[in-house]
Amino acid sequence: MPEISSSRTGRYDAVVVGAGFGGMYMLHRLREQGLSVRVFEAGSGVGGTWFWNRYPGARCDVESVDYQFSFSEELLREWTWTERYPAQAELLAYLNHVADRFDLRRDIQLNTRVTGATFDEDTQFWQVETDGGDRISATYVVMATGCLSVPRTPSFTGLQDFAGATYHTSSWPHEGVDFTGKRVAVIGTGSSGIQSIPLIAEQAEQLTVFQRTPNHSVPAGNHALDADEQREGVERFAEKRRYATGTFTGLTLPDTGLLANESTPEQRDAVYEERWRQGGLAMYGAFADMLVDEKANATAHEFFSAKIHEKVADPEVAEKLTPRGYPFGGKRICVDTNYFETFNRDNVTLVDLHAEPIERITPGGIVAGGREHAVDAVVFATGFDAMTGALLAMDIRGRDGRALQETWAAGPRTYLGLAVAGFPNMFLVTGPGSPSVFSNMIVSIEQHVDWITDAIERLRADGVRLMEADPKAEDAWVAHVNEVADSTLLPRANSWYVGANVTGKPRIFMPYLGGVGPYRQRCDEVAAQNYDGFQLVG
Ligand code: NA7
Repeated sequence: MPEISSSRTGRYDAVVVGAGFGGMYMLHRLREQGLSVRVFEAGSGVGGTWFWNRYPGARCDVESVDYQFSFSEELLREWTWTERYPAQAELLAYLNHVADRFDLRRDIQLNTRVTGATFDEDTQFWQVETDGGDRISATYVVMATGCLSVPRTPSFTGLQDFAGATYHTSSWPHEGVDFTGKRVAVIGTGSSGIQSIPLIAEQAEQLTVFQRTPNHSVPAGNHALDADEQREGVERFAEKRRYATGTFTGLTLPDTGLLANESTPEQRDAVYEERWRQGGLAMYGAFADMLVDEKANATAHEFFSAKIHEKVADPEVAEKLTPRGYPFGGKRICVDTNYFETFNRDNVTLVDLHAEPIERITPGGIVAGGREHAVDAVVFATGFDAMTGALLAMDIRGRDGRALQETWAAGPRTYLGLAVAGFPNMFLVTGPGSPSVFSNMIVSIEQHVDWITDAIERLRADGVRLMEADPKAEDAWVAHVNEVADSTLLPRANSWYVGANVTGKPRIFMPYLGGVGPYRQRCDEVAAQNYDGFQLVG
């Protein structure tokens, strides 16, 4: 067992960056293997995404029964979910319970941001540095830094002169915000905007929503779980999770397997209606050709357009809220409670930024299309530097001192989304090139963490010092990821999947669209073939 030190300097078998779902499970698994592990977490608590995103209405768009760990039967049985879709506070409570239940906290250093990690060719250790002055060396480094963890606030002219309060949905004050009697602006209508807008509208005196791109959103149909549902959630969990690991998205709702193009308009409507009634992400499984064929995709658009016009009283507002000009599914569909209905309220105004772009922010409001909207507070629901943001925020250097920032200058390149050529013994949890955000994250996180744990166990058993992606295998994987993405309509949207929301970010479709089931199979085959595509140096 290597020397263990509790702070500042020392040598560990593994450093894990991040203490969300991924980092905590990684710690648990590696510790089970007898490794010494240090986890660094920038937040003042564990929970990752669910620690930071505390805005009103913050809720997971995957059902609670599916969005939980599967590795412990005891954990499953002792935790009770109260709602169909878990609210942020409940998820954070669950993750804190996990931290206590598995005694994880003693190896997690909070309030500490990793600033850099350098592979030392001579010693073959990683040197990890933090903003707290820690200098730790480790054999393995695992980046469990999250896919949506670096918030983006656009640089609007005049923002620094705004006299009121500003908030970002992903770094919401822990004590909450009271908007009573206030005129509030929300900029952004992705998932965070769509979830928070109905609740802010109920509290604020006036709410002005600044929308650049309308989104597809399906009612959640959220409700409190009754005792039978809770019992069934536990009893059927193993069977459902087994099923989920083989599906396209890692979710449990079966795909219909039907083709929109081969269905009559009546059959299509019936399927869409049924999926709409089921609520949430079930919509993705409506038709197999929806995400790959323009004509089929257009039928989903038509369905949403009709629903929005049904819900929103003013046809002009309904039209502005209707997504156009990009494929359905090209931006992650949202799951809401009363979103479209909120625009029927007298105290809510919608500003369509395509017709009236934001010109500047003044001390008292926002000027868009030549009109000033007076506001006391601005909420930025403007999203994240997704998937690569957190990795590239650190100065990660592999062989020959080569920086990851340089290696990925033209976009992220990985082997299986798990490893990067030139960066030995560094592993990514749900990295670009894996299903990640296009899947049930918990299913994908557990698969990655288990795969990484098995790999490390094997390296140690065989006395192999370094594991490194082969550049040729990486090239082939990148080509495959791109080919699969290009066989769908998804890359056509200006989404965060392709980095379009960050100026200057290379346009690459980052999640792997081959499906959670086939992807897992591929990873298992690679492992079974003595880590095919990896160089193992003894
Ligand atoms: P998203 O989905 O990236 O949404 C961000 C929103 O902010 C989106 O509507 C953007 O419009 C808008 N935005 C971004 N920059 C600007 C500027 N400069 N001006 C006006 N509007 C802007 O982030 P969320 O936090 O809502 O959700 C992220 C994920 O978390 C979500 O997909 C779920 O998986 C959970 P755009 O579409 O870029 O035109």
